[in-house]
Amino acid sequence: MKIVDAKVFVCSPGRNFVTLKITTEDGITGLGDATLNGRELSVVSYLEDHLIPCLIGRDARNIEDIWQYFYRGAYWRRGPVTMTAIGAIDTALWDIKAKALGVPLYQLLGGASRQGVMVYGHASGADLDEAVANVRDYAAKGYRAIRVQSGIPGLDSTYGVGRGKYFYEPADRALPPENIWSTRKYLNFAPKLFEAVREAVGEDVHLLHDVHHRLTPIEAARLGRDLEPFNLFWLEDAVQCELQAGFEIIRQHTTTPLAVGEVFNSIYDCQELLSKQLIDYIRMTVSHGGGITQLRKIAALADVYHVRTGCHGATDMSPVCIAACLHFGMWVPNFGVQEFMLHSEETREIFGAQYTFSDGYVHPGDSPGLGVEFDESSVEKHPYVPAYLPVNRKEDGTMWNW
Ligand code: GCO
Ligand code: MG
Repeated sequence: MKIVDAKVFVCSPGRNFVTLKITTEDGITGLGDATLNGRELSVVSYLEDHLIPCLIGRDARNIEDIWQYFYRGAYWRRGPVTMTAIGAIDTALWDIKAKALGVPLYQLLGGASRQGVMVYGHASGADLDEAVANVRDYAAKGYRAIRVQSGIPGLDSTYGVGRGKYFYEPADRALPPENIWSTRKYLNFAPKLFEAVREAVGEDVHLLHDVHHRLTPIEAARLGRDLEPFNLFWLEDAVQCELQAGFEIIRQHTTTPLAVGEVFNSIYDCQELLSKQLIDYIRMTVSHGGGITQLRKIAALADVYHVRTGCHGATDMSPVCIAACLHFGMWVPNFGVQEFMLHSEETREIFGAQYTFSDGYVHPGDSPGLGVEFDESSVEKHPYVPAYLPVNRKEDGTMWNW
């Protein structure tokens, strides 16, 4: 089953997506998501200039060998650009194999371990009252798990607060917008937010929160402790995560479960966090985590240490990645939760994904492969638009983590 063609499509139906399509000599096609928010064209070049010329002519059935060929064979390993490109090829090859066998991908991975994949939606508000109202709204829609973010009194803009009710798209300008941050204002406000949310929706709904890398370990320890009465499902990216040993400090002080990993791309990025039991959920996703081939190894390692999955699934992952995560989530034994946001209607039309939401769970559908049909003809109508994520400064102007 020789690979005869591989094409990269960049399209921007409201935001940029990079999509890889691989075709075999039998005419079977597979899709991979190669979108890296704000750095899209570097992955396009990595694929077109370096990987695709070495991919043509290989046997599409040998997924593991092709993964090893590109990972070990490059000499230069790891990094988001490299691993997103490898992840896109890997996902497309799993799509092809499942289509060739006539089964949905989750069947190939090991079959269904559950009836559907529990997802969490994003409720946010410009202030506490609006955030609480949106949490109620998500609960009424049937979500069993809800991420809560809110504007912070005294700060003009904050991570996680969308303009519309269901969309959050921070990468929207040709030059990075600048946000201002105050740890003091945030730490004083966050417990009040969750107190109000718990009061509004009760104990049954899982509540999640994303700190987006902004605290130091001891500050994160304080926040985790202050939030304990509100019983969070997870506290995400409480600190920047390069220093894995830093999590030991957080762990010593709080029982609030910790989630980390959306910016990781290698198993070695989380090896210490897993093996020392410093986190509870691993957030690596299919597209940035080197594809299904690497993610299943990471999940197996995580399982040994009681860590569950919680794949990143914001709208900068295309429906191709989301579909791959959902198939993965149907199967993976140590599943935790899947992030789930609505893509724009235009995006949904272009990608024609078959997954469906019902009662807080999403099912990937039973079409062979990933269950995504990409409409190439619409690409020209939506050319690439440069768009960058914001940067963050403290109130005195010092650069900080966004
Ligand atoms: C999340 C993430 C996103 C990221 C975005 C960056 O938890 O969904 O933190 O909001 O900021 O995906 O590209
Ligand atoms: Mg996050």
